[in-house]
Amino acid sequence: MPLGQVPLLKTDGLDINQSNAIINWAVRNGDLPNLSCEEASKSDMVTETCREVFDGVRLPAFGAMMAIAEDKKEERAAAFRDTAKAKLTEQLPKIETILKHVGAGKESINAGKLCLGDLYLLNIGLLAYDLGLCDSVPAAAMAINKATPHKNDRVAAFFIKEKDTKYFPF
Ligand SMILES: N[C@@H](CCC(=O)N[C@@H](CS)C(=O)NCC(=O)O)C(=O)O
Repeated sequence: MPLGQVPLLKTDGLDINQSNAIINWAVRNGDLPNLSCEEASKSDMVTETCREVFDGVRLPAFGAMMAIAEDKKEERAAAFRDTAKAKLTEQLPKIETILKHVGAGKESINAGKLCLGDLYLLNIGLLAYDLGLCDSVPAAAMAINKATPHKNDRVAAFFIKEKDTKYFPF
């Protein structure tokens, strides 16, 4: 592991570190439709907003957990979850704002074309589900999340394969 960190993706001839480098590899090797420049910028805006929301949750939540002694597992988990819930509630309105700004459709950001931004919305939806905050997910994001698995076989397969996997395992 080049940086001693996970995640690490082993590909033919290259071990890839850094989450965003792994995501870029997956997009280049995947089957998402080609986007126009404008469509790609709309996807980028949603993607970056979702990353910001996710960082706004995970960084303080891990911080709160790390402040508690390692042997106090239950206290650590509670600190993580309580902080993550409070931060996600604070952050979620940003998603509504950016979806309005890009004029997102009812089933995807760009009409008829699945994009990385749609998949990032799914990530936020799964995070909210894990934290019991589905009701706080903006309706526009919820509608896209419902439609996305029907647009791509691998996304649909992911939901079947990972249905019992916890987003955060504590
Ligand atoms: N920028 C990296 C951060 C990865 C990261 O922070 N990984 C943590 C686990 S979530 C890790 O491996 N920490 C161990 C360490 O840094 O020694 C990415 O996005 O992949």
